[in-house]
Amino acid sequence: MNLKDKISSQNTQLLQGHERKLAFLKSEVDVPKDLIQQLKDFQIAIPSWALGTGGTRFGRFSGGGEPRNLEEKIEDVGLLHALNQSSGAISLHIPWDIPKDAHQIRNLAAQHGLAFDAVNSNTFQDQPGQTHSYKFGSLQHSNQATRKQAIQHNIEVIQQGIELGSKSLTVWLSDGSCFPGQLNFRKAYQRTVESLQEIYAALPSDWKLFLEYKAYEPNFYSTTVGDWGQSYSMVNKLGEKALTLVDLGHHLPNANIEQIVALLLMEGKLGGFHFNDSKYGDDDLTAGSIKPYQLFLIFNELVEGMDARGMNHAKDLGWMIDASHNVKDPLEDLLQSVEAIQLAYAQALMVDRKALELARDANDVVACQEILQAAFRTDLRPLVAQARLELGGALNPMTLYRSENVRGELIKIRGEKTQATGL
Ligand code: LRH
Ligand code: MN
Repeated sequence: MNLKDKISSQNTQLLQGHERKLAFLKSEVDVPKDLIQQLKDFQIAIPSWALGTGGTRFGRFSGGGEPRNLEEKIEDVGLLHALNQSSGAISLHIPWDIPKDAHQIRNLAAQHGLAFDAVNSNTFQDQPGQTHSYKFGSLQHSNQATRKQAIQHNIEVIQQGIELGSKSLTVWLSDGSCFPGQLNFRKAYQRTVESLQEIYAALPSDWKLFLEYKAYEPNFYSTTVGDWGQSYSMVNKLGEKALTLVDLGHHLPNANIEQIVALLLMEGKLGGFHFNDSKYGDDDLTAGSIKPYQLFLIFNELVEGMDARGMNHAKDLGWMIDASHNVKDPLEDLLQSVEAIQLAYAQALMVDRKALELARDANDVVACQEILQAAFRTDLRPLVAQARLELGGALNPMTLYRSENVRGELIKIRGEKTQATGL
């Protein structure tokens, strides 16, 4: 039986229970008429570098059956998308996943209903035979030849993205310093902007450049694009195609990310997201696994801010996951992340915005919290499942993934010891 048949046979078994839960929900709350369609349109890109087991400097414990090449990575994302009908794009990292034949790769992805989201450059590692090292940075580097090399790499990544039908480049720079005195902050900033201007000039007219900020790691004293303010000031200097990318794990403890999102959106400088979760640093854990309320509050600002600007929720921002799986099956981890993101979006769509604005204008602080938490505390999983069902996905992707022993089958085909490229 092929996967499509297995999905419909599971749905047949679960349909009655699902319809009972959906009917109960609809008897309890008013579900906006467009909500299911908005969930169906909302596709989240899967990172090509997160289909294998991640690790830390202390160790890496492979789970087996990992994709051995880009073709198998596309198959794995295709499987996720078949199950949840919400993972309709893949985001490649170059050179970890250089397509040997872009045309063939593009066709293979299309067969799985997948598009190519942002392509990611990499000037945080030295490649074999590389002339100039990025040990002390790339676009900020004091040596002009090193900067030139990094600029050229980004321009090559844009070329590869064009062949795949991608429309955006994500630039994350590990550039910074590890000790006081090591770096002239002003010169590093100016060299980075000048380098980015050369990359920006190579962008096709319908492309975007996402500049991703990060507080620390691998540099532990300063990071040249270290927070939203530094990224925002740079993308403003670059031009309208340059936008800031928010990776949820890239903030200092207790940062108010939903406020950052609201302001970047208001300024028209929010480009997209790398969804994940964290308790301490850039832990790259499953989205919604540690701070699901924060994820909801971020989507609450997104829905309000995008509607205020008349933006298309599904198309006008980059929705991407960026995670690393140290102890979970990568595909199960990604299924959980997509579910958590869809749920946070559904909760944000359920917020009674009129009542909330009235309560805010009246400074009725208690009512404001009651209105928000009414949406957060309502179990909206039947709505997310209904969206999947209407698109031909599984009512319960995780139980089907397990009941079909997908990982076991992948290990039979690919072996125990295969290691995917990436983090
Ligand atoms: C840096 C980062 C960036 C990627 C890398 C894989 O921490 O979030 O987005 O290039 O992870
Ligand atoms: Mn990231």
